[in-house]
Amino acid sequence: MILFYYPAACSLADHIALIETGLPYRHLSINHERKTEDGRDFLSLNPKGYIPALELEDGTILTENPVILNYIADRSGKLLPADGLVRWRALEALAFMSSEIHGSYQPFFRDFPEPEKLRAREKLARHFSILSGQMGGKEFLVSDEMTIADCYLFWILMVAPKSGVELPVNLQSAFERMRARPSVVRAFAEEGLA
Ligand SMILES: N[C@@H](CCC(=O)N[C@@H](CS)C(=O)NCC(=O)O)C(=O)O
Repeated sequence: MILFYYPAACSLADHIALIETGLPYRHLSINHERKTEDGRDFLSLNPKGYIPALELEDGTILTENPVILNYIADRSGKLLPADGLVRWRALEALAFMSSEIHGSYQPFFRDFPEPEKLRAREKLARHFSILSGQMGGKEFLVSDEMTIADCYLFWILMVAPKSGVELPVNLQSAFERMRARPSVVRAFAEEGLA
């Protein structure tokens, strides 16, 4: 499998999940001309132009972060229970973070006008408070076992400072615990991050 990524972008969640599950993978970055590190035209692989994209062994390309994370969990039998409430809570949290929170980061990625940033900050503060309540004193977001939701949560929390919204204490601690995991340390090294 090949993970197409930009350093420090939301593909970091999939990168961490691949390492955590032990599935074999390669990681190839995309440059500003949308060429892959192995010289292919990324838009012809993924016309959406976004990362993450995952190329399977038969050349099939999967896109959309929640789907790629689900695929990694399904292939490995790790990071998502096969049934039970933890599974549904993890998928629910993944959908919430990918649609509501990632979406609310747009004004800070693209330097939108201040009123839009203000609205986004208000929304993010509410959303972080919901995640904080859900996490409570647990080790991970939906359970004491790590799930794919935590891989995505890590990236969401890493980017939060760009918005200027302060993280609740338990989310900040979760971020620091995740940052120290060997999978995260390795993903950072492989993406050339400090
Ligand atoms: N709906 C997509 C969104 C992915 C996305 O927004 N990726 C960003 C990086 S975090 C990207 O590739 N942006 C490049 C661009 O907008 O040209 C998903 O959930 O996978």
